[in-house]
Amino acid sequence: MSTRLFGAPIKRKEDPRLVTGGGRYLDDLGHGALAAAFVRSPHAHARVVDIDADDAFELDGVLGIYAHDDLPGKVGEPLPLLIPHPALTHGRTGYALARDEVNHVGEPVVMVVATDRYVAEDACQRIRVRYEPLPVVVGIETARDGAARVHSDVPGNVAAHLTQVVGDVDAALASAPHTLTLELDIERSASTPLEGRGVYARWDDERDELRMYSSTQTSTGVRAAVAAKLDLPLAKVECIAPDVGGGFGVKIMHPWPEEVLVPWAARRLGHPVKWTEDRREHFVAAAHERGQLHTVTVGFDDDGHLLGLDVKFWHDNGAYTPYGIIVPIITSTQLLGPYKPGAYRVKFWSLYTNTVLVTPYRGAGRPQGCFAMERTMDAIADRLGLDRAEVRARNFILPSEMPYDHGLLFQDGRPLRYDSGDFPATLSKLKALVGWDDFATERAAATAQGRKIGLGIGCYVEGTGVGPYEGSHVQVETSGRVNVSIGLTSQGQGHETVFAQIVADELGVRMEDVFVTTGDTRKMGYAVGTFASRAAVMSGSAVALAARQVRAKALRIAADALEVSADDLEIVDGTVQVKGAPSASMTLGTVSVLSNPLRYAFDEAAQAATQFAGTFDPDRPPVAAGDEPGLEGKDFYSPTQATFANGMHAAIVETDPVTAEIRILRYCVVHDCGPMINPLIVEGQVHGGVAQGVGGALYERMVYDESGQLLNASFMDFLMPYASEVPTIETDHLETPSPLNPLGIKGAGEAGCIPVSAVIASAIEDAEGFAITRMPISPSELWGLRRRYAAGEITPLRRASPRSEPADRAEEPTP
Ligand code: MCN
Repeated sequence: MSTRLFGAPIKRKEDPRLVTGGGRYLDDLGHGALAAAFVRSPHAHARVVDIDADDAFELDGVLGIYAHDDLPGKVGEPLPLLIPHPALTHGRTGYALARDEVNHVGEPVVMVVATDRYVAEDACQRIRVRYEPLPVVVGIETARDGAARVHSDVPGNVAAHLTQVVGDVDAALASAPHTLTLELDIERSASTPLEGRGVYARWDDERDELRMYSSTQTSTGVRAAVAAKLDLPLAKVECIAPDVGGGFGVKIMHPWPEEVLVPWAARRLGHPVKWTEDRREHFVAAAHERGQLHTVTVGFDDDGHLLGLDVKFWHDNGAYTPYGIIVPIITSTQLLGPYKPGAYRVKFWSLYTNTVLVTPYRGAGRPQGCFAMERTMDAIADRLGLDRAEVRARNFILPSEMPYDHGLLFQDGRPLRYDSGDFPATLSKLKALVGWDDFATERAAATAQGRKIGLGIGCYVEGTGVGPYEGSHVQVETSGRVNVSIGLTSQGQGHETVFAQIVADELGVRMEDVFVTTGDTRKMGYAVGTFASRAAVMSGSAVALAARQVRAKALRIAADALEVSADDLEIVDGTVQVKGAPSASMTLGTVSVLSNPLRYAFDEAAQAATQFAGTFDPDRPPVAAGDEPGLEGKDFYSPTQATFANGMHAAIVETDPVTAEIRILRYCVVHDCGPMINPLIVEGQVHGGVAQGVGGALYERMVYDESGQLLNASFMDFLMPYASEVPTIETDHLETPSPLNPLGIKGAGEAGCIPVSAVIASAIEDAEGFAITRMPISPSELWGLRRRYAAGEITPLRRASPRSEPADRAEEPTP
C-alpha cells in the first residue's frame, strides 16, 4: 500500500518555484504589449462636464485615447450587477469609463493606450477634464442622514434593506430579566494584496479570438463577462489567471472596468495591451470592506442564557453595488456564531457613500458580526459577574443538536443549517491551550509589577464551501504523468499541493507525478471561483470524484489485459498489480496506452501494448459504446448547502500604562475545518488570517476626509502589521467531519482573521476595565478612552478592579 497523503504535512509543491523567482505574475507577461493608463476622478462626487485630450494626442507614442462616448455597444453600457437580491431595490453599477457623473475618487474617466506606461501616464497628465462638484457623502452617519445623495434617484442612500426574524423578539426582550444595548462599530479596511489587479489581452486576427490574462480569483467569470461585453461567442474568449500574488477577496469582483477596456482596446488596435495597477490605484479604484455600525439589544436570564437578540446595522457599500449585498447578508446570519440566540431579529441597511465600492474581503462580513456578538457575550458575562467562557458555553449549540437549522436564509439563499461541529470541545481545547483558568494568577503577578494585562476570547462559525459547483478533469498520460485541471484559481493557498495529495491517494500514484493546473478556461470551462473558503470543499471533492472515475477505468482496462477480476487489483505507486502477486502488473502509463485505440507508444514500457502488438476481436469496435478513449475522467461536485467550520481564539494582551501601546503577548487558535488535507497549509492559512486580523484590529483603516479623499492611500500611510507586530500563533485543531462531502472537509482560508478584532478588544477591555466598542484601536485612541474613563465619562466594567461600580450603573447602555 502507498502511504496515505491526505492529512500529511507535506511542504508546498509550488514553493520552490515561487520563492526562487520562478513565478509568472501578470506583469511578467506581455513584454512588448502596449500599455494602458487611466485618468481617474480627483473628485468624490461630480458631474463630468468636458474632456479635452488635444494636448495628449500630440504626444509621440499615444495610440488611443478613449472616453465613455468612444465606447461602442455593450462596452459603453453599465457594468453588470453580479448578484442581484430582492432586497437590493436600488442596485447601481458604474460604467467602464464614467459617463456623466463620477461617484468616488479614482473612478476611471479616460483610458490612454500608448507604446509604454511612461508615455501613457504623461498623456494622462495632459488631459483636462472639467468637473462640476456635487455634494459628497462620506461615512455611514452622513449617508444615513440622507441630506445629500450619492445617486440622485436613491432616497436616503439606501441601496438595500433586509430583515430576517425568527421568533417574537419584542416579547422575548420585554420579559427578559436583563437587557443590554450596545453600539459596536468596525471601520473600513481592504484586502491590499501585494500584487494589485492587472489585465493583459491579445487579439488573434486570424482566428478572431481573444486570449486574456487577468490577476483574478475567477477566470471563468471574467471570460463570460468579457465575452458578453465584447459581443463575442464564449468559444472565442480564453481567460487565464497566471500566478496571482494574493487576492483576499478583491479579485473576485468582475468584470472590473479595466478587464473590459483592455481586451476591447487590444481588439480595436490589433495589438496586445496590458495594464497593471499601481498601489495608489489599488487604494482608490479597487474595493474596500468592513465599514459597519451595529446596535445590539440582547435579553438574557440570570444564568446568561440568551432569550432574545435584536440587531440593527448599517453597512457602507461605497459608490456602487456590483457585488450585491453578500457582505451584510453574511454579517446578519454569521453573527450568531456557535450560539442559540433565542428569538432573533436582524435588520440591515446597505448605504451608498462616495467612496470606493465594497466587495468581500477575507472573512466577508464575519469579522464585524463576530465583533458584535462576542462583545455582547462579554457584556453579558460582565453584567452577571460570570466567567466569560462559561457564558459562551451555556449558549452553545451542542453536537447532539447537529444539524442545527437557525431558520434563516444564508448568503447562498439556502437555509442557514450547521452541518457539524463540537463547540464545547473546541472551547475546552482553547482554555487548555491559553491557560484560561490560571490567568488570574498570571494577571496578579503582572499587576504586582505595575503591568496591565488582559485575556480576551472570541468564537465564530464560518459557512464555507458554498456552491453551486466546481469540477475537475484528471488525465493519465502514457508516460504515467497525471494532469489535474480545476477551474477555480489560486492566489497562494497551496492548491497545486493539496489537490495533488488527493489525486495521489485516490489513484495510487506518486505525488511527484501529479501536476495541477488552476484557473485556465482552456482546460476547464465550467467553474465558479476561489472565495468563501470553498476550494478544498468544492474542488477537493470534485478532484476526488474525477480521480475515482479514472481509477475505476484503469482497473477495468488492466483487469481485461491481465485477465483477472478488477476486485483483485490494486494500484501502488502508479502500477496496477494483482493483490498478493505484484509481478502480474502494468503501469498506469501502459493502461493509458491501452485506453486509446490509437495505440502509439512512445516509451519503452508501453511498446508491448501498441496496436500492432496484440490480436483484435473483429466484432468489437475499438471504442465500445458508452466508453471514451483515454485514461481520464471529469466530474463535478455540487452540494445542497454550505458546510460550517468553526474556531475559537484567545489572546493575552499588554497595554502600556503610560503610552497605551498595545502588545499581543500570546495568541491561541483552536480550529475545526474537518479533516485537514494538509495541516501545514491549514496552519499557514490560519497564521496568514490572524496576521490580517491583527492588521484589522490595531492598524489598518481607510482615512477619508469630508470631501471623500482617501488620506492614507499608500503603504507609507496605511499601516500594516509586519513580522514584528504579528505574535507567535499557537494552534490546536479539532477535526469534526462534515457529513456533506466525500472527504468530510470544511474550509479554512478565512478563519484566521474572523475573530481577531473581537478577541483583541476583549483582551484590551479586560486589561483596562472599560468597554471597547470600536475597532481598530490605536494607542492614541486607547489613551483618549483612558482619559474619558478617568473623568467618569465611561462606565467601568464590573470585573474592573478596584473600581467596581454599583449594580445600577450596569443598567445603562454600554458607551
Ligand atoms: N485545506 C486543507 N484542509 C481543509 C481545508 C483547507 O488542507 N480541511 C487547505 C486547502 O486545500 C487550501 C487551503 O487550505 O490549500 C485553503 O482552503 P479553503 O479554505 O478551501 O480556501 P480556498 O482555497 O478556497 O481559498 C480562499 C480563501 C479566501 S476566501 C481568501 S479571501 C483567502 C484565503 O483563502 N485569500 C488568500 N487564503 C489566501 N491565502 C493566500 N496566500 N492568498 C490569498 O489571496
